[in-house]
Amino acid sequence: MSKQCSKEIDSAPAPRYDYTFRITVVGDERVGKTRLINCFTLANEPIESTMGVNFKTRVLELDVRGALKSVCLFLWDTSGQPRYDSITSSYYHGSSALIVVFSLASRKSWLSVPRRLDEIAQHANDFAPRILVATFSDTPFRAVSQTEIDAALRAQPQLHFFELASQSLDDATALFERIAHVCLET
Ligand SMILES: Nc1nc2c(ncn2[C@@H]2O[C@H](COP(=O)(O)OP(=O)(O)OP(=O)(O)O)[C@@H](O)[C@H]2O)c(=O)[nH]1
Ligand SMILES: [Mg+2]
Repeated sequence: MSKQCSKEIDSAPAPRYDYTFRITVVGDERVGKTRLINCFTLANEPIESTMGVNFKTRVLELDVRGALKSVCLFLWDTSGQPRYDSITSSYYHGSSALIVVFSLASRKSWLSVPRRLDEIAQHANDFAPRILVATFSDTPFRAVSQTEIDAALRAQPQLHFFELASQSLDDATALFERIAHVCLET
């Protein structure tokens, strides 16, 4: 009985998408990586500190040069805990795009952005777009000034930048749709 069930599953046709992109999300602990990914993938789960790496998917229907196409996003949600750094960097190679997240309310998370971008430069494919995401836009306390962010973006014009609240579905959707379009254009 169980064999038959598993056979049926084995023979089920694999879903086909027009495009598949693998997006790795990194950043310090508690900057909102999991909350952002869970929000976008409509995952109704309690938010807990990530151990190692998790992944989630969501399929978007996007207009690509006038035709509707299915775009599957594989989102790798990495832990911000330093003890997982080597596991995290092993996900850089082969990523279609890489997101570095920092919290506008955490100076420490902002100061670790250059190191993370350097690690990405060492391990990721040169063509993979890099996206800097500032979370906690909904909170009044700012540990990072706009002037600093502007200076960093001027120094690295290839970086895409988004400021958002991780729990906002509108923000998360705008971010990942934009990234999907950037990947399609790359
Ligand atoms: N107000 C507000 N809270 C946020 C935001 N992003 C995350 N949080 C909260 O911050 C806490 C940490 O969020 P997580 O998504 O677990 O952070 P993480 O980056 O995945 O952390 P690790 O898995 O430990 O690396 C949770 O309580 C979230 O609800 C945001 O943009 N605004
Ligand atoms: Mg997490």
